[in-house]
Amino acid sequence: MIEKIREELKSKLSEKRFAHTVGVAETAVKLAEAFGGDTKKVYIAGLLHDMAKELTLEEMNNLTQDVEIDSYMRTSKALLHGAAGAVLAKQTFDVDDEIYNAIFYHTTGRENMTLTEKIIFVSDMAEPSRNFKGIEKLREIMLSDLDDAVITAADLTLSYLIENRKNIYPLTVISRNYIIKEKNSGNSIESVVK
Ligand code: DGI
Ligand code: FE
Ligand code: FE
Repeated sequence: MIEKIREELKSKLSEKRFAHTVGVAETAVKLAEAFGGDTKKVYIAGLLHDMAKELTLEEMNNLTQDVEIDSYMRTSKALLHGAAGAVLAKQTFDVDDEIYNAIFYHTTGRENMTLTEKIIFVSDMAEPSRNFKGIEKLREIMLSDLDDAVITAADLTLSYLIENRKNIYPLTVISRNYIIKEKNSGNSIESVVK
């Protein structure tokens, strides 16, 4: 399965994006080990999360035609590639719902994310080939406090969107608000590594 996925991605993605997806998959395994997640599952989700990223907007819309998606998301490749990737991963490799959702929501997050979803959301930002202001803090905290890392990753995305005067998709805000509430209510995920 993993070899087939790697072959498929090599043919679909630029070298740079392929390296990014391997970085996400490997970072996700480290997080799964730290927080008691399913290492095999997050590795696959990490590899596949951007599999639709280099398609055209039209191809993304065709893939997701049977999924309920609002008209704003349908105009944005930055937002739609998650949903399109989830559908494509299901079509091509019959991934389960957990992997499907981790791919679907990797850009925006959502309320009540599963452990696998949080791991992919954070790994996407923190993998070794990414480089931007504030990333060291994210890499420092992610192995000890996953929810803090999710909030930090969401903050980095929102700061980038504001600095560049980009439209903020409501779910991006909703998911950040939710995780802050979740963390403050004491339901946060703690590291299983002592
Ligand atoms: O696909 P990646 O580059 O690995 O990363 P990603 O899927 O997290 O994000 C893709 C792009 O989407 C990135 O440039 C930030 C952007 N993005 C994230 N949230 C929003 C957004 N763009 C808009 N317009 N609105 C959002 O809420
Ligand atoms: Fe992405
Ligand atoms: Fe990515």
